[in-house]
Amino acid sequence: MSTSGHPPTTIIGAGLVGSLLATLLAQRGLEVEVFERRPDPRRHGFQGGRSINLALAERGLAALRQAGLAEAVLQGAVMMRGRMVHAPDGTANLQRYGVDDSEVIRSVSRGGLNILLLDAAERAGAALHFDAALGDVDFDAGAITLAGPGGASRRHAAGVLLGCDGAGSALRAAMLRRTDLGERVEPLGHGYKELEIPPPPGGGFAIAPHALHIWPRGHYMCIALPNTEGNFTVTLFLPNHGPYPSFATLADVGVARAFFARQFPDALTLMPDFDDDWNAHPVGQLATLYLERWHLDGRALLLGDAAHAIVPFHGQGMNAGFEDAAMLAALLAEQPEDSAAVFAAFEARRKPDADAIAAMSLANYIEMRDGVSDPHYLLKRELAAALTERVPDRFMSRYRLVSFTTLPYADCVARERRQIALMESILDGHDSLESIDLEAAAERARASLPLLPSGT
Ligand code: FAD
Ligand code: 8RB
Repeated sequence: MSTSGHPPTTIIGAGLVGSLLATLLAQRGLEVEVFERRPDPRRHGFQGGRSINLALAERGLAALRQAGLAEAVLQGAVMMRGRMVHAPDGTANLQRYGVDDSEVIRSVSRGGLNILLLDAAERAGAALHFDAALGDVDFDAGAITLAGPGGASRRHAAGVLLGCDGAGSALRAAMLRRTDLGERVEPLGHGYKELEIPPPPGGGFAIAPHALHIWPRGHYMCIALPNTEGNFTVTLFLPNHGPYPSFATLADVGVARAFFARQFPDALTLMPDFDDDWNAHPVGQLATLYLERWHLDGRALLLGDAAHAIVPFHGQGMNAGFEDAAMLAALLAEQPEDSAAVFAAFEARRKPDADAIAAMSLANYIEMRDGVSDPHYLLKRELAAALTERVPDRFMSRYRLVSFTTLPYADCVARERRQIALMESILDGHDSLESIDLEAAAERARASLPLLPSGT
């Protein structure tokens, strides 16, 4: 029980979103208690051990800035200026993400980021409990059941429950036992496997460090993100089933190696531990989670992956979750006594954005694995660059809107739709920009696209 007489706000999960939310709420003077299933990564090392990198973009950075943590996070980050597209013939070509180096995404280590956020949460006054897995919830009594690693479980008085326990959320499961959240899980049908490109023997990076590398191959692809130690986390995305190639047809490491030798020969030569990595790392599954409701009146709310897990292809899962945390913290600090109103407002404001980033993430898989080398796509990119230069206050590519602004995701989708319609109409009957009057095209953009909010 807290000094106020209420039990403290109870956060389930001290992953990326839970630890940032705990920091933001504690900084605003709320009493916060956090329960995390895993042991404390600061004492036992990060589980999994391997370094996994995530792409941090403006939305995530803006939320970290509110917690006063952006500078510290950026210190351990590697800037990525664009996509380095590796063609089957071994040539590589950088497609910039932004107009200049102020528009870059950053590769950060998940383990390092989580530890930094846990330290910040504690500094702000949040109480963290590890080896404490949420089991059941007694919503009427306001009590939760927590289990330790040995399985022994205890009951604990809980306050308002905030579920930051990830895609497999135990709080969501408990809420579902009580009420219908309108849950729908759509598997992508593709899985992923993580591999690694270590630093070359003399140190440095084996491939260009300041880029997100993509090997697009039509129905599948590899990507690689750099980290500060000089290695790259490589991820193969591939259909689970179906005719060659799919994970089903690559069950044997020898077959997998032969597949890489044919499709990604340049990458394979940089992966000395390919066989061990292939055998040791399981195939991960990808799905989109949709819920019609994220809260149980004022008693429990889901956010982050627990509410809206998405496929990874826009690199926005963490960014969206951080944006959730910042929005919720602001709403709760405004109206701490009425969690039901806050949760309803949060859901109403945020649900359309969650649906929008879910859709854009699915669309970006097609673009990454296929579109990045398609001639019509490249022509559209050229036109987009010309319009960006001529009409910067109205035209901004979807990638830039999503990655370098905090314009709500749903507005990004609406703008993208108008821009695509305009560009398709301008390009109709042309196969190069040379035959297009770009000044007239810019005039059409000025006439048909709404002004971007100032500051975007
Ligand atoms: P998580 O980070 O999954 O945290 C959930 C926490 O809850 C965990 O600590 C877990 O141990 C704990 N927990 C689970 N069950 C219980 C329980 N019963 N009781 C108590 N605690 C529990 N996003 C990006 O924006 N950019 C990227 O480049 C990117 N790359 C990714 C790469 C990989 C390999 C993966 C898997 C994801 C990537 N994502 C990326 C997505 C991003 O990781 C997630 O969107 C983000 O971690 C969601 O944060 P979260 O706190 O909601 O969930
Ligand atoms: N989850 C990313 C982008 C967009 C890149 C572009 C894409 C790996 C799992 Cl697949 C992917 C992007 O359009 O050029 N920005 O950041 C991160 C991505 O994958 C991450 C590393 C990932 N996420 C399960 C695996």
